[in-house]
Amino acid sequence: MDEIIEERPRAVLIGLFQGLKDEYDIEESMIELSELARAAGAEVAEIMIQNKAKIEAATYIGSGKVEEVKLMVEQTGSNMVIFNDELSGAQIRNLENLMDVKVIDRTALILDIFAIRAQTKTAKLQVELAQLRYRLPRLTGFGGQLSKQGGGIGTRGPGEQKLEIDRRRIQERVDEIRKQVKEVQKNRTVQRQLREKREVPIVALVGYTNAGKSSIMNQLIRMSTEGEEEKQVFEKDMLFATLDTSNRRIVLEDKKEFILTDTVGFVSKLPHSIVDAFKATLEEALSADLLIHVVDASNPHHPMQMEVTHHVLKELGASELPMMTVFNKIDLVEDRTALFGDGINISAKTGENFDHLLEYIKKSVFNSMVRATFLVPYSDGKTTSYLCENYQVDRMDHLEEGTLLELEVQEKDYNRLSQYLR
Ligand SMILES: Nc1nc2c(ncn2[C@@H]2O[C@H](COP(=O)(O)OP(=O)(O)OP(=O)(O)O)[C@@H](O)[C@H]2O)c(=O)[nH]1
Ligand SMILES: [Mg+2]
Repeated sequence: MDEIIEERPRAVLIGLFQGLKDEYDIEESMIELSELARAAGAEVAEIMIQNKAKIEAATYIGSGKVEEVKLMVEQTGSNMVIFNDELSGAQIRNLENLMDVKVIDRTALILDIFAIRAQTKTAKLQVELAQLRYRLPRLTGFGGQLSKQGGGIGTRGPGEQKLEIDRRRIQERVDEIRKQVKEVQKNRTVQRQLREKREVPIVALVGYTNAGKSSIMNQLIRMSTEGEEEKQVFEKDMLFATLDTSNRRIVLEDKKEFILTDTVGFVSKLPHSIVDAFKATLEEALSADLLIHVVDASNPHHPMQMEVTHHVLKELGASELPMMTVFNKIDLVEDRTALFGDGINISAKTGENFDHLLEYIKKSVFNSMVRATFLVPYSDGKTTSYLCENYQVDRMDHLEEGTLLELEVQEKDYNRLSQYLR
């Protein structure tokens, strides 16, 4: 029987360096593009860079470079060319015709990885939304070229067959998904309001992809007195392991508790369509009382990664939230004398310095706690047990008039129980 063997995607990568106009390092950027290509299942045959101040409207790179790339594709037996920037539909079409090979851009590549990783309904919907929004203005660029080789990269995911349907139907689908995402969001908002009512602070982990956000979350879950193995989130050495925000309740020894939120990671040149599509689930993190910016201290490119994170947070309107920087993977950093700004150095792998991290979190989110001494009459046993269950009671005496409790409480309980204050 004949077996259909899909040709393994083999790609030539090309980036344009516009000199001083580019604030990022082109080599760093190309290394990252290779990692993204590998994450999408492609083999990287060659990396090419063109130094050119001005973008060529029709082909993005200059015509001489197009010839060079075409030759390189032939020489290396490649079946696709991946561009480091977002291209227009016309540019993709022109380049495919000139080089006779499938052409995709960085955005399509990232969307493709998201499509592979999406597990939950919400994540799938958001990825489809981002894909459709990317494809809509480029509809004419696809079609015939779809049959080109290249292992499906750039065309995978829930949207594949939908390329053939017309714009209007796509727009209808976009509207429909938006509605569904909004619905999910509404439920989450209700949950959030409930939490806010209980005045449980929310702490969100944000940062570059693969920095260790989920690993930190898992370490803190282990330290929680309610820590359970099944509450652990997915952590893995790959780009975009997490696409969905997840929330966990962290209860500390002194019974103080907060909600910890894990979020999707960022990457440089993160496509607008993705930022937009994921805004709905990120919004939750954006209502946090504290953002923990997780940085991979062992990655030589972490300064660039920090900048990207700041940039995306700004785009999301979250740059004003209280934020602390945490330098993770410190176990991999040889030169321990290296100082990482005024952030905290930790290792989610060894648990090093997590006591400091917790101290810091506590200091920033529980500052509304007030010291109080209550004398609760025996007739109100409910209040006594409420206080014992929810707080760490530092002193408790059974007096003739009632139970004397000395403890730190939330302001709302301080006010609510003011009649018992001593
Ligand atoms: N050596 C070392 N490895 C770590 C540390 N923290 C995380 N890792 C590893 O780094 C990889 C990525 O960790 P994740 O927690 O999945 O990273 P993330 O920030 O959630 O990544 P995304 O979900 O993709 O955005 C995993 O292989 C972890 O085991 C650390 O402190 N030290
Ligand atoms: Mg993660």
